[in-house]
Amino acid sequence: MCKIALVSANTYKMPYPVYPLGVSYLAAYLKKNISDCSIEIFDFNLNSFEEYANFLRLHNFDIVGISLRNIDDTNIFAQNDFIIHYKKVVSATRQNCNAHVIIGGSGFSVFPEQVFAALEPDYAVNGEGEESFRRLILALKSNNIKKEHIDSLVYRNSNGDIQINRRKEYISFPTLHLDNCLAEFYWDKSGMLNIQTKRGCPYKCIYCSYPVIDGCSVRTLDADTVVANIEELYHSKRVNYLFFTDSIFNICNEYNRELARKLIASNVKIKWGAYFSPGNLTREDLELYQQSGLTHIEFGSDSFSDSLLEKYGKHFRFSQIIEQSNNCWQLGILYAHFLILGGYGETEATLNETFENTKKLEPNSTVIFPYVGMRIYPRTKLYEIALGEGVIKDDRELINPTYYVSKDVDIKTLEARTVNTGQKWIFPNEEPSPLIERFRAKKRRGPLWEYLRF
Ligand code: B12
Repeated sequence: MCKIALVSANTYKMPYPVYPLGVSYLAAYLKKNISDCSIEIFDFNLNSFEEYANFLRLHNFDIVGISLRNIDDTNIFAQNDFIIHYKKVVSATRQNCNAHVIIGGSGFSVFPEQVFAALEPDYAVNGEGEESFRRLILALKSNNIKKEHIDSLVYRNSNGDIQINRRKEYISFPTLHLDNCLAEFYWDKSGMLNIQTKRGCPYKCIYCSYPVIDGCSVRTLDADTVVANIEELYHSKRVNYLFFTDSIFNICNEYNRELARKLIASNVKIKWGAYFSPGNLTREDLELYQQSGLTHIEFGSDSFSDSLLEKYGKHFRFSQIIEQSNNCWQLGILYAHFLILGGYGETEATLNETFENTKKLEPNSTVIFPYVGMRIYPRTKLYEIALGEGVIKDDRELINPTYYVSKDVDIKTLEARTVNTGQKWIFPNEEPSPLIERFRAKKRRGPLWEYLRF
């Protein structure tokens, strides 16, 4: 019998606590594919360090897998960084049991070398976790570990250097089963649960780490299994609002149509939201998705200036942003735009264009969330640019929040300039709205930013 603990180390609760989905995918896959193993889950959003110590001492685990979702808050004004907390989690693990300590997660996979060096686990997995973690567990269990043979394994080699194995393949059938107790907590606190429909992102936005985490080849998850998971959530836990956590939902549109049709046929009445791109989308598709429950869209628009969209490496232009905004408005689908102000190539002229173009959207129709500056991630084009311009020296310090801010704009004046644009802008430094808190307390479901529009 192999005793495994899966630990979600995340304690960040903005914009709401997020169900640790990666942990659930891992738990379901390991249960299905390792005979004779037991799995316990621990979540730092629900429990304290004292409870963690008791949990470890009680179970005498062979393996503790720690999931690191966020490294920082990507908020240039606050710059919260979570590495100190993760160090405490690893050291509490070492103090209270003799298990092998393995780390992974999306945050870890953005900075695998840097986080490995900061936390010194025994091993780690870069990116998709299921199969690599399974192989690692079996190797550790049989005391016969051939490190080079495990895809995406991260470890110190015989010279003491950090080694990251290449990934040769991805799994075909991820399995999911949400943990009952966690699902209840997050459904209550967040008004939403989450599920994936695909992995990977084919786009090449200059700053983005999504292809680094999930790969650029897109793998759709079996539509019947996704619908079966949703039916289970709906019937056994009465969960009827979901966020599809795909990097971008509207890629592989054939698949999306199939999924939407199956959702409609399934008779579960769920509402759902997702990240969308304003490109590669038709009104007919939006209508179909709406019939299947689509209620809100978070558009990764980035800018309302065409020349800047080109610099950011985006595959769509403002005409598509306005077209999809109008479609959503007419169909009654709630939508928000996420922008990056002051990133690579931003000038006073492109900023003015963004503020002027905002006025072309239907008044009071949307909420705009501007990030300020671009968080610099290793293995991206922005990283090369920042290195070339001398903004950074190398990638070692990047786990400390590091931003690229265009020298041609003054970020202090941004907020004031949004005042007469006809839409509600919410900057990252704004306090959480009491309005949202009130609606959450009344158990309203969904992201709830729609209440901030007026
Ligand atoms: C969807 C999403 C959101 C949604 C979540 C909605 C919801 N209801 O779920 C929203 C918009 C709310 C959101 C918010 C935030 N997000 Co976000 N989000 C994502 C996104 C796109 C997907 C995350 C996800 O669910 N993946 C699906 C699950 C199944 O995959 P996974 O968790 O990665 O797990 C797999 C592997 O990592 C691995 N694994 C996981 N754990 C472990 C453990 C072990 C031991 C092993 C071996 C393997 C392993 O195996 C799993 C299965 O294959 C990622 C980017 C990405 N493409 O990953 C960013 C991402 C996680 N977010 C990020 C950030 C920063 C945030 C915010 C802090 C931003 C903000 N300022 O608001 C908040 C924090 C929210 C919170 N309370 O924690 C960053 C984290 C990196 C960083 N800089 O720290 C990411 C990576 C994006 C980026 N910029 O690169 N986010």
